[in-house]
Amino acid sequence: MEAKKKLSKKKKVFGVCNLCEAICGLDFEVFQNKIQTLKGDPKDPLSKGHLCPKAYGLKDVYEDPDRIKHPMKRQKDSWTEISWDEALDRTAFSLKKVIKKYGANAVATYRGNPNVHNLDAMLYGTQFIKSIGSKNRFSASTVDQIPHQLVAHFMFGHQLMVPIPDISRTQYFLILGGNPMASNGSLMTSPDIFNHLKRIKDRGGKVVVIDPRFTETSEVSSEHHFIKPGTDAVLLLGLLHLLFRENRIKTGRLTQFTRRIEKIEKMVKAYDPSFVSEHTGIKEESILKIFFDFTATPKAVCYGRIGVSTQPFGSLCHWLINTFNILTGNLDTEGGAMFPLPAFDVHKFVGPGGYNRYQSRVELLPEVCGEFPVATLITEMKTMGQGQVKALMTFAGNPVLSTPNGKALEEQLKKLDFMASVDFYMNETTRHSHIILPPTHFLESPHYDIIFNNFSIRNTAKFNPQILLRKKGSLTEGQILRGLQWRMEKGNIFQNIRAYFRKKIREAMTSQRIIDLGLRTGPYGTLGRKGFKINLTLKKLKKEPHGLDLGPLKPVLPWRIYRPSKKINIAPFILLKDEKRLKKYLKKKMDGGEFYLIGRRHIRSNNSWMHNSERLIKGKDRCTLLMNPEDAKKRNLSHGELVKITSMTGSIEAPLEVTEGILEGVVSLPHGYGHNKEGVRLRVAKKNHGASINDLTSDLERDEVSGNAAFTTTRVKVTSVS
Ligand SMILES: Nc1nc2c(c(=O)[nH]1)N[C@H]1C(S)=C(S)[C@@H](COP(=O)(O)OP(=O)(O)OC[C@H]3O[C@@H](n4cnc5c(=O)[nH]c(N)nc54)[C@H](O)[C@@H]3O)O[C@H]1N2
Ligand SMILES: Nc1nc2c(c(=O)[nH]1)N[C@H]1C(S)=C(S)[C@@H](COP(=O)(O)OP(=O)(O)OC[C@H]3O[C@@H](n4cnc5c(=O)[nH]c(N)nc54)[C@H](O)[C@@H]3O)O[C@H]1N2
Ligand code: SF4
Ligand SMILES: [Mo]
Repeated sequence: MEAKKKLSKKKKVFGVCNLCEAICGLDFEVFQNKIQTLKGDPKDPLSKGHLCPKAYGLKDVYEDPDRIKHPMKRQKDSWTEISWDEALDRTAFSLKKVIKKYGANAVATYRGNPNVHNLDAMLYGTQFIKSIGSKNRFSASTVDQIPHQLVAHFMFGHQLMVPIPDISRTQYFLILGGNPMASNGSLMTSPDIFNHLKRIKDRGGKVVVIDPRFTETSEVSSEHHFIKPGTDAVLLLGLLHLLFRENRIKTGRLTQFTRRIEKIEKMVKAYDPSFVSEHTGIKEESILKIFFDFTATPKAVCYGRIGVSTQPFGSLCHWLINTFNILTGNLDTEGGAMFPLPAFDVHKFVGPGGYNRYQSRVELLPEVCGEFPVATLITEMKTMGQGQVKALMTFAGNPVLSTPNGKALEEQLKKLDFMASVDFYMNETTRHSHIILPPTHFLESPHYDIIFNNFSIRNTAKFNPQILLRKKGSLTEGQILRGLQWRMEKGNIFQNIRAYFRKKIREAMTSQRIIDLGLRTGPYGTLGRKGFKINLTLKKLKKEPHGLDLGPLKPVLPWRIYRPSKKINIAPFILLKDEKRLKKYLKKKMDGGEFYLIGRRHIRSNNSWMHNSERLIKGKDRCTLLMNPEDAKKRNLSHGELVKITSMTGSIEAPLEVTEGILEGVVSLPHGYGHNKEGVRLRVAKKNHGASINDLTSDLERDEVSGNAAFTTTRVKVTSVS
């Protein structure tokens, strides 16, 4: 009755888009439980009305006939719908069976990117995974931002103390390996990046891009410099070298709590501009110009993103970026790299992270912030012995397309005793599951973003109600995860009693109660910090449907340093040592192909899972290989022709796009394609299938410190197909 009443009225609701890190505020008009219109919300204090074409993807996914709404069971190649009870029971039973037979580590888990965009998944996923008791935890973090986290852990004592560029006030924005005009900004929640960049230039500042490709961001920047892939650490060491040589060190307020600066001076001695130029391909005069411009600007910031994370020296790069910001007086200061102070303090919720507390079974790789690099999952699956991975659960992920050597991973998936996926699409990965557990859509649950407020260029808070009513018989992500955890914890009579109480507590701790508790105990709550405290509660926040503005970023050091000494460790031993590995690496001649293969993103795409939206995928083929005209000419290849791309791992085909916008010796292909596999139920995506770049990348190429996949130094050969 109540539901019917709600349906008969047109309603206006404010929410957010969770598809990327920008968390844009949205203004929905809903009628009969359908989205009638969707607009940017001009009153959202962060996004101020901005949205990108992908926002409509939310609606498209909701209405997509391919979206799975009932749990499914696979027997050989045929799928049948089953009840929720059966799906949850079978999943827990099968996991327990594997654990009993082989031990808990035989169950691996993989959490994909949308987990961090989903409140329920954040609140209940980690707990469920803990209940499995396996050390074989993997996620998309180790094909992405784990170097940022590890460096934050080493330097500031907490994995989430990641400095964010204060682009609203900076005068010099140096971007390495990020293309926010396509990605909408990453580890920099900054909706409407175009206008942010424009304002930097309008106020006389500069935006400088370092990238092997002339990107969409380069187009709107003040300067672009091509760099040879994988050599950013050399450039950064060169900039630090100049800092000491030119006597431009300026640590200001940070001097009192920054340790071991002398170690840096020693390390950077060899990196003079001519050495740096030789290895990076950037002209000496350009290196000097970047250095002098940056250091002459009072508010400057260096920022690096995925192009520098997914390299053999990803951790080294992010450490050097932080170090450069510190030593130029640009850390924790207006216009530099700053730390957001979120209302729900996710630092308390997630924990400080750690390193090498235990090692992976086969390769003995160090644990990084509670997980192992996903690049070693194939090895853990195929290597026999005690602890071999025999079962896998994926949560909102598609590792077959998104992790290195996806094809080999897929072969291993076929051999598993059991696999289950919490996902609403039958994609290249989930089609191998025995059970698919599809949660409700994002718009069918209330939301508070506990992750991206920690990476935001402005402190804001927003709670949004459930936008659409749930269908009878559907389960939310939280209900699925709690249902599984309860079943995992059950056993004998004593375990049952314990599990029952734990279940009751989890049920009582609804997501809203957790958020309320977090807000009350956070920096703006009743127990909050002087200068920030406004006695914030969820009730108060709900009175602000557009969100609450908590102001620009403010300095938070040294009190936000989590290290016992309360000092920044500017020279972590492991990273100092890694510079020596870099020196050796530079002497090595790379083999395996004549091109470096790098990735790219497009504004209308989102990793592997938004290709089933007709409105987003339409237009010209985007899964093309970019190549410089000089390279094409040398090989007699022409624009538009189908080419074969071969690496040590495998080979795929893609149409060639010849463009001046890419450095000679480098080719680029987007990731997340390759949908033409049997059993994939993505009708639109299959028509525009493309090929998977991760059939070329190697699971053995990694950043040695963090284990992050080193995509950007994949070497390939390109030949004509005809
Ligand atoms: N070569 C190369 N590879 C890359 C990258 C690269 O730059 N180059 N980038 C890497 C990066 S940064 C990332 S983050 C990874 C992404 O890798 P993954 O996270 O493994 O893959 P996605 O494509 O994001 O897949 C997301 C899945 O989650 C499901 N999903 C969406 N929303 C929800 C939800 O609310 N709940 C549940 N349960 N499921 C949901 C979708 O249906 C889809 O199947 O790819 C990485 N792979
Ligand atoms: N439209 C869209 N938005 C997205 C996503 C998406 O798939 N589509 N994915 C989301 C996710 S999961 C993430 S993690 C973020 C990523 O956000 P960004 O880091 O901004 O992602 P990219 O656009 O891939 O930019 C990486 C850049 O690094 C460059 N690069 C490659 N190798 C090197 C190198 O060796 N050195 C340097 N200096 N540059 C290099 C590439 O040419 C590219 O321009 O985007 C998020 N937003
Ligand atoms: S930039 Fe686009 S995809 Fe990202 S949150 Fe905003 S509307 Fe969504
Ligand atoms: Mo990512």
